[in-house]
Amino acid sequence: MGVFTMTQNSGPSNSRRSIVILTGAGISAESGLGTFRDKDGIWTRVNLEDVATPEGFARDPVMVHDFYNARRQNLQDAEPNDAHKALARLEAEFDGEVLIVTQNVDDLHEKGGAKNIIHMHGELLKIRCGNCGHVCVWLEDISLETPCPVCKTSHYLRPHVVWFGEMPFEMGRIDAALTTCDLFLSIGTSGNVYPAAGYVAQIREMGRARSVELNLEPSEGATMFDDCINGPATEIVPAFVDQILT
Ligand code: BV8
Repeated sequence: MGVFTMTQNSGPSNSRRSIVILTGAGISAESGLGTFRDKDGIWTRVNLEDVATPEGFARDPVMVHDFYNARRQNLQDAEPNDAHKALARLEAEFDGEVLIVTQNVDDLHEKGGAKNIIHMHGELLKIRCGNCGHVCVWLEDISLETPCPVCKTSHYLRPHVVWFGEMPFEMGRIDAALTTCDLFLSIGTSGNVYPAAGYVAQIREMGRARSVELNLEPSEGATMFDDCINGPATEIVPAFVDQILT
Protein backbone atom coordinates (compact mmCIF):
# COMPACT_ATOMS: atom_id res chain seq x y z
CA MET A 1 0.00 0.00 0.00
CA GLY A 2 1.21 3.47 -0.83
CA VAL A 3 2.29 5.90 1.86
CA PHE A 4 -0.96 7.84 1.49
CA THR A 5 -4.27 6.97 3.15
CA MET A 6 -5.82 3.54 2.74
CA THR A 7 -8.43 5.22 0.60
CA GLN A 8 -5.79 6.99 -1.41
CA ASN A 9 -7.91 6.90 -4.57
CA SER A 10 -10.95 8.40 -2.81
CA GLY A 11 -12.15 11.94 -3.48
CA PRO A 12 -12.47 13.75 -6.79
CA SER A 13 -9.78 12.66 -9.24
CA ASN A 14 -8.67 16.25 -9.76
CA SER A 15 -8.11 16.94 -6.02
CA ARG A 16 -4.40 17.65 -5.52
CA ARG A 17 -2.85 15.69 -2.69
CA SER A 18 -1.21 17.55 0.18
CA ILE A 19 1.45 16.67 2.71
CA VAL A 20 2.04 18.43 6.04
CA ILE A 21 5.46 17.86 7.60
CA LEU A 22 6.05 18.77 11.26
CA THR A 23 9.74 19.03 12.13
CA GLY A 24 11.64 19.45 15.38
CA ALA A 25 15.19 19.80 16.62
CA GLY A 26 16.08 16.23 15.60
CA ILE A 27 16.08 17.12 11.89
CA SER A 28 18.86 19.65 12.56
CA ALA A 29 20.82 17.46 15.00
CA GLU A 30 23.15 16.11 12.28
CA SER A 31 23.87 19.69 11.22
CA GLY A 32 25.44 20.18 14.63
CA LEU A 33 22.61 22.15 16.22
CA GLY A 34 21.67 20.90 19.68
CA THR A 35 18.40 19.19 20.44
CA PHE A 36 16.56 20.02 23.63
CA ARG A 37 15.72 16.85 25.50
CA ASP A 38 18.32 14.33 24.41
CA LYS A 39 20.88 13.28 27.01
CA ASP A 40 23.11 16.37 26.50
CA GLY A 41 20.29 18.54 25.18
CA ILE A 42 19.96 22.28 25.62
CA TRP A 43 17.39 22.01 28.40
CA THR A 44 19.77 19.78 30.35
CA ARG A 45 22.34 22.61 30.41
CA VAL A 46 20.10 25.61 30.94
CA ASN A 47 16.73 25.95 32.67
CA LEU A 48 14.04 26.65 30.06
CA GLU A 49 12.12 28.75 32.58
CA ASP A 50 15.12 31.11 32.74
CA VAL A 51 15.69 31.58 29.01
CA ALA A 52 12.55 30.53 27.07
CA THR A 53 9.73 32.27 28.95
CA PRO A 54 8.62 35.95 29.09
CA GLU A 55 9.05 35.77 32.88
CA GLY A 56 12.68 34.66 32.49
CA PHE A 57 13.32 37.52 30.06
CA ALA A 58 11.79 40.05 32.45
CA ARG A 59 13.82 38.62 35.35
CA ASP A 60 17.22 38.52 33.62
CA PRO A 61 17.24 39.92 30.05
CA VAL A 62 21.06 39.81 29.92
CA MET A 63 21.07 36.01 30.49
CA VAL A 64 18.42 35.56 27.79
CA HIS A 65 20.27 37.79 25.31
CA ASP A 66 23.49 35.82 26.00
CA PHE A 67 21.63 32.51 25.41
CA TYR A 68 20.15 33.59 22.06
CA ASN A 69 23.22 35.56 20.93
CA ALA A 70 25.31 32.37 21.28
CA ARG A 71 22.75 30.27 19.34
CA ARG A 72 22.38 32.97 16.65
CA GLN A 73 26.15 33.00 16.03
CA ASN A 74 26.39 29.19 16.13
CA LEU A 75 23.55 28.84 13.62
CA GLN A 76 25.35 30.94 10.99
CA ASP A 77 28.05 28.26 10.70
CA ALA A 78 25.53 25.41 10.36
CA GLU A 79 24.74 23.76 7.04
CA PRO A 80 21.52 21.97 5.99
CA ASN A 81 21.82 18.18 5.97
CA ASP A 82 20.45 15.52 3.61
CA ALA A 83 17.14 15.45 5.49
CA HIS A 84 16.52 19.19 4.94
CA LYS A 85 17.52 18.79 1.27
CA ALA A 86 15.25 15.75 0.81
CA LEU A 87 12.22 17.73 2.02
CA ALA A 88 13.09 20.52 -0.43
CA ARG A 89 13.26 17.90 -3.21
CA LEU A 90 9.87 16.54 -2.14
CA GLU A 91 8.40 20.06 -2.28
CA ALA A 92 9.86 20.62 -5.75
CA GLU A 93 8.93 17.25 -7.28
CA PHE A 94 5.73 16.13 -5.53
CA ASP A 95 2.56 16.52 -7.62
CA GLY A 96 0.66 18.37 -4.91
CA GLU A 97 1.15 20.71 -1.95
CA VAL A 98 3.93 20.25 0.62
CA LEU A 99 3.94 22.42 3.76
CA ILE A 100 6.71 22.27 6.35
CA VAL A 101 5.54 23.32 9.84
CA THR A 102 8.70 23.60 11.87
CA GLN A 103 9.13 24.01 15.62
CA ASN A 104 12.73 24.92 14.89
CA VAL A 105 13.95 28.49 14.97
CA ASP A 106 16.90 27.71 12.67
CA ASP A 107 16.95 28.52 8.92
CA LEU A 108 18.19 25.15 7.71
CA HIS A 109 14.96 24.27 5.85
CA GLU A 110 15.40 27.51 3.86
CA LYS A 111 19.14 26.88 3.36
CA GLY A 112 18.24 23.35 2.18
CA GLY A 113 16.00 24.82 -0.55
CA ALA A 114 12.48 24.50 0.89
CA LYS A 115 10.15 27.47 0.39
CA ASN A 116 6.70 26.62 1.85
CA ILE A 117 7.58 26.84 5.54
CA ILE A 118 5.81 27.98 8.71
CA HIS A 119 8.06 28.73 11.68
CA MET A 120 5.45 28.19 14.39
CA HIS A 121 7.99 28.94 17.14
CA GLY A 122 9.57 31.90 15.35
CA GLU A 123 13.02 32.46 13.87
CA LEU A 124 16.38 32.83 15.62
CA LEU A 125 17.75 35.12 12.89
CA LYS A 126 14.97 37.69 13.41
CA ILE A 127 14.38 40.18 16.21
CA ARG A 128 11.22 41.98 17.32
CA CYS A 129 10.86 45.35 19.01
CA GLY A 130 8.61 45.23 22.08
CA ASN A 131 7.98 48.95 21.65
CA CYS A 132 6.92 49.35 18.00
CA GLY A 133 6.47 45.70 16.95
CA HIS A 134 9.03 45.91 14.09
CA VAL A 135 10.38 42.49 13.01
CA CYS A 136 13.51 42.16 10.90
CA VAL A 137 16.38 39.81 10.08
CA TRP A 138 19.24 40.36 12.56
CA LEU A 139 22.53 38.44 12.50
CA GLU A 140 24.47 40.29 15.20
CA ASP A 141 24.25 40.12 18.98
CA ILE A 142 21.57 42.20 20.69
CA SER A 143 21.66 43.72 24.17
CA LEU A 144 19.55 46.04 26.27
CA GLU A 145 21.48 48.93 24.72
CA THR A 146 20.76 47.97 21.09
CA PRO A 147 18.30 50.50 19.61
CA CYS A 148 15.40 49.36 17.44
CA PRO A 149 16.27 50.22 13.80
CA VAL A 150 12.80 51.76 13.36
CA CYS A 151 11.70 53.49 16.59
CA LYS A 152 15.32 53.91 17.80
CA THR A 153 14.25 52.93 21.34
CA SER A 154 16.59 50.61 23.26
CA HIS A 155 15.71 48.06 25.99
CA TYR A 156 12.82 46.59 23.91
CA LEU A 157 14.49 44.26 21.38
CA ARG A 158 13.99 40.49 21.81
CA PRO A 159 14.52 37.39 19.70
CA HIS A 160 11.54 36.81 17.37
CA VAL A 161 10.88 33.39 18.89
CA VAL A 162 7.84 31.96 20.72
CA TRP A 163 8.57 31.31 24.38
CA PHE A 164 6.63 28.93 26.63
CA GLY A 165 3.29 30.48 27.49
CA GLU A 166 3.26 32.55 24.28
CA MET A 167 0.96 31.84 21.33
CA PRO A 168 2.70 30.07 18.45
CA PHE A 169 2.49 31.76 15.03
CA GLU A 170 0.12 30.90 12.15
CA MET A 171 -2.09 28.56 14.18
CA GLY A 172 -5.05 29.07 11.81
CA ARG A 173 -3.02 28.28 8.71
CA ILE A 174 -1.59 25.18 10.37
CA ASP A 175 -5.01 23.90 11.46
CA ALA A 176 -6.40 24.45 7.95
CA ALA A 177 -3.51 22.49 6.42
CA LEU A 178 -3.93 19.64 8.92
CA THR A 179 -7.64 19.42 8.07
CA THR A 180 -7.09 18.93 4.33
CA CYS A 181 -3.83 16.97 4.14
CA ASP A 182 -3.54 13.35 2.95
CA LEU A 183 -0.22 12.60 4.62
CA PHE A 184 1.14 13.93 7.93
CA LEU A 185 4.83 13.39 8.66
CA SER A 186 6.46 14.15 12.02
CA ILE A 187 10.25 14.31 11.82
CA GLY A 188 12.80 14.75 14.63
CA THR A 189 10.52 15.80 17.45
CA SER A 190 10.05 14.23 20.90
CA GLY A 191 6.36 15.14 21.00
CA ASN A 192 6.69 17.01 24.30
CA VAL A 193 5.70 20.53 23.31
CA TYR A 194 2.13 21.58 22.63
CA PRO A 195 0.20 22.47 20.58
CA ALA A 196 2.56 20.81 18.02
CA ALA A 197 2.62 17.54 19.98
CA GLY A 198 -1.17 17.38 19.65
CA TYR A 199 -1.25 17.49 15.83
CA VAL A 200 -1.08 13.72 15.36
CA ALA A 201 -4.14 13.29 17.63
CA GLN A 202 -5.98 15.87 15.48
CA ILE A 203 -5.02 13.93 12.35
CA ARG A 204 -6.26 10.65 13.82
CA GLU A 205 -9.51 12.24 14.94
CA MET A 206 -10.20 13.58 11.45
CA GLY A 207 -9.52 10.14 9.99
CA ARG A 208 -8.39 11.43 6.58
CA ALA A 209 -4.59 11.51 6.47
CA ARG A 210 -2.04 8.80 7.01
CA SER A 211 0.43 9.68 9.75
CA VAL A 212 4.08 8.65 9.79
CA GLU A 213 6.71 9.41 12.44
CA LEU A 214 10.35 9.54 11.35
CA ASN A 215 12.56 9.87 14.41
CA LEU A 216 15.79 8.55 15.88
CA GLU A 217 13.71 6.68 18.44
CA PRO A 218 9.98 6.39 19.21
CA SER A 219 8.65 9.72 20.53
CA GLU A 220 6.12 10.32 23.32
CA GLY A 221 3.34 10.07 20.79
CA ALA A 222 4.73 7.22 18.65
CA THR A 223 1.75 4.91 19.23
CA MET A 224 -0.58 7.54 17.72
CA PHE A 225 1.02 7.21 14.27
CA ASP A 226 0.03 4.75 11.54
CA ASP A 227 3.72 4.07 10.89
CA CYS A 228 6.97 4.76 12.73
CA ILE A 229 10.37 4.72 11.04
CA ASN A 230 13.37 5.00 13.38
CA GLY A 231 16.89 6.04 12.48
CA PRO A 232 18.97 9.15 11.80
CA ALA A 233 17.06 11.74 9.75
CA THR A 234 19.80 11.99 7.13
CA GLU A 235 19.18 8.30 6.31
CA ILE A 236 15.45 7.71 6.82
CA VAL A 237 14.11 11.00 5.39
CA PRO A 238 15.76 10.80 1.93
CA ALA A 239 14.70 7.13 1.69
CA PHE A 240 11.11 7.98 2.61
CA VAL A 241 11.01 10.88 0.14
CA ASP A 242 12.20 8.49 -2.58
CA GLN A 243 9.34 6.17 -1.65
CA ILE A 244 6.77 8.97 -1.93
CA LEU A 245 8.15 10.27 -5.23
CA THR A 246 8.35 6.90 -6.93
C1 BV8 B 1 1.12 27.80 24.11
C2 BV8 B 1 11.34 28.38 20.70
C3 BV8 B 1 -1.07 28.75 24.34
C4 BV8 B 1 12.39 29.04 21.50
C5 BV8 B 1 10.16 26.65 21.93
C6 BV8 B 1 -1.38 21.81 26.16
C7 BV8 B 1 -1.91 22.61 25.14
C8 BV8 B 1 -1.31 23.83 24.83
C9 BV8 B 1 -0.18 24.26 25.53
C10 BV8 B 1 0.33 23.48 26.55
C11 BV8 B 1 -0.26 22.27 26.85
N1 BV8 B 1 0.46 21.72 27.87
C12 BV8 B 1 1.47 22.54 28.19
C13 BV8 B 1 1.42 23.63 27.42
C14 BV8 B 1 2.36 24.77 27.52
C15 BV8 B 1 3.64 24.60 26.70
C16 BV8 B 1 4.15 23.21 26.62
O1 BV8 B 1 3.87 22.48 25.67
N2 BV8 B 1 4.95 22.82 27.61
C17 BV8 B 1 5.55 21.50 27.58
C18 BV8 B 1 6.99 21.58 28.07
C19 BV8 B 1 4.68 20.57 28.40
N3 BV8 B 1 3.41 25.11 25.35
C20 BV8 B 1 3.55 26.44 25.14
O2 BV8 B 1 3.78 27.24 26.00
C21 BV8 B 1 3.34 26.90 23.69
N4 BV8 B 1 2.37 27.97 23.68
O3 BV8 B 1 0.75 26.76 24.59
O4 BV8 B 1 0.29 28.91 23.94
C22 BV8 B 1 -1.83 27.92 23.36
C23 BV8 B 1 -2.69 26.92 23.81
C24 BV8 B 1 -3.40 26.13 22.90
C25 BV8 B 1 -3.24 26.35 21.55
C26 BV8 B 1 -2.39 27.35 21.12
C27 BV8 B 1 -1.66 28.13 22.02
C28 BV8 B 1 4.62 27.49 23.11
C29 BV8 B 1 5.69 26.44 23.01
C30 BV8 B 1 6.90 26.99 22.23
C31 BV8 B 1 8.10 27.12 23.13
N5 BV8 B 1 9.27 27.49 22.32
N6 BV8 B 1 11.20 27.03 21.19
C32 BV8 B 1 13.72 28.36 21.33
O5 BV8 B 1 13.89 27.49 20.46
O6 BV8 B 1 14.61 28.77 22.09
S1 BV8 B 1 9.98 25.00 22.33
C33 BV8 B 1 11.32 24.06 21.90
O7 BV8 B 1 10.84 22.71 22.01
C34 BV8 B 1 11.78 24.17 20.48
O8 BV8 B 1 10.94 24.88 19.62
C35 BV8 B 1 11.77 22.70 20.05
O9 BV8 B 1 11.76 22.54 18.70
C36 BV8 B 1 10.54 22.32 20.70
C37 BV8 B 1 10.12 20.92 20.67
O10 BV8 B 1 11.24 20.14 21.00
P1 BV8 B 1 11.74 19.11 19.88
O11 BV8 B 1 11.91 19.84 18.60
O12 BV8 B 1 10.82 17.95 19.87
O13 BV8 B 1 13.17 18.76 20.42
P2 BV8 B 1 13.54 17.63 21.49
O14 BV8 B 1 14.96 17.81 21.86
O15 BV8 B 1 12.48 17.60 22.54
O16 BV8 B 1 13.40 16.26 20.67
C38 BV8 B 1 14.30 16.00 19.61
C39 BV8 B 1 13.86 14.68 18.99
O17 BV8 B 1 14.70 14.42 17.86
C40 BV8 B 1 14.02 13.49 19.93
O18 BV8 B 1 12.83 12.70 19.86
C41 BV8 B 1 15.19 12.71 19.36
O19 BV8 B 1 15.03 11.31 19.50
C42 BV8 B 1 15.15 13.09 17.90
N7 BV8 B 1 16.47 13.07 17.25
C43 BV8 B 1 17.68 13.41 17.78
N8 BV8 B 1 18.64 13.26 16.85
C44 BV8 B 1 18.03 12.84 15.71
C45 BV8 B 1 16.65 12.72 15.96
N9 BV8 B 1 15.77 12.31 15.03
C46 BV8 B 1 16.27 12.01 13.80
N10 BV8 B 1 17.58 12.10 13.48
C47 BV8 B 1 18.48 12.51 14.41
N11 BV8 B 1 19.79 12.59 14.08
